Amino acid sequence: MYQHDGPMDGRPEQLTAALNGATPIGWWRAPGRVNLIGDHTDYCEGFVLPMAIDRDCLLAVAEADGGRIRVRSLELDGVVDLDAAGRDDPRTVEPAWGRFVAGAVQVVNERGASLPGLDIALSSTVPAGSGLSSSSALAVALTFALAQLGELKLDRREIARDALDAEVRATGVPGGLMDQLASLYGEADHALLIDCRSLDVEAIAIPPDLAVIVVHSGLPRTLADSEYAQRRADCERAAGGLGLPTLRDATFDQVRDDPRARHVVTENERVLAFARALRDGSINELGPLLNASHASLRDDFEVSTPELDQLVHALMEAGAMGARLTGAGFGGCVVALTAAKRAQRVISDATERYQGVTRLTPIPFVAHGSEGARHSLAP
Ligand code: NG1
Repeated sequence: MYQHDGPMDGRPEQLTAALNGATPIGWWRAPGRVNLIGDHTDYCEGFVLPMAIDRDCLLAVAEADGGRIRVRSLELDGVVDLDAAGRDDPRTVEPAWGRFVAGAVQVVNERGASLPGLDIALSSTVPAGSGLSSSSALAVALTFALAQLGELKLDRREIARDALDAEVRATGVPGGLMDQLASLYGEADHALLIDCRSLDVEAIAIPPDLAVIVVHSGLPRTLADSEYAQRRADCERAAGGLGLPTLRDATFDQVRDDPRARHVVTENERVLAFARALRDGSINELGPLLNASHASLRDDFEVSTPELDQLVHALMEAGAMGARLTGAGFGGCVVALTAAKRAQRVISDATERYQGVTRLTPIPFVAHGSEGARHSLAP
């Protein structure tokens, strides 16, 4: 799943070939996302501001006999072979990437879908393990496809919830809903302000003279799952201690002395300020908000690493307007904003500096806001 040199050409032909001559009855795609600002707020019913990116998971689906769902991937090894009625336990399916398929099959069956046998070929250009939601792109594409093929009438919010459910069944990690909503509601050249309580989504245009740079630190996200669950538990405990359902309702005064909760409350404020500045064209305000978010994730929420800090520093030294770790942290990617005309220069200066200090190989790209998940009859 690790593709960094842009969307693959020839995927439809390769996917059709992987179906062994069967004719696809439909194609589904779901993008990954980069979160511009608002991390570790979604599971506190807070605010997030992700952007669906031009990297996606693409499925070609053909009908098959025998009540089985068979899935092949162009990038991942093994064939996933499951009961279409959802009797497989997502936690034990092999190969392990098939757990997402099993989760989605189970969820739509529980919703009342009756799935035919299917042959599915898939391919993803979302870099795995980097905080760009490769697993959500996979779960959304599968849930969207299976819900439609099982004739469920679900709106996009319901698909997002079911895709999250599928992911949690597959991984056991209690994630929030940001990634799935971003993948479903994406719009070209827009970021999305999402209220994770009401699930309202507002698309906000990214000015064309602004570039969103994403750089993978070269550091895999090793601790992300266990630490993630701990951070989430910290936030739930803090809210409980204040007698609140979630930290969404906490004020700064209430959390002043609790760094974890303080991060959530201040990050929500930064997301809203960032959204306002984007809407008003107050571009100069964006960078400092990104930097403040990184500092809060590093110092209060403690999900950064020395390498991510180095990469943020290198991007700032190279002239970025602002930079921050993005996603759960503990490795993975950093996001930065620059003037579009300076993007390539910032990327080359920052990556050279970072590589010199850390000896890691960073992988940069410029991300473009893209449209959300969709179904089509032809690729
Ligand atoms: P990443 O690690 O970027 O896929 C995770 C969660 C999000 C959110 C961010 C932190 C999953 C699937 N996703 O995203 O819901 O909580 O961390 O903001 O667990």
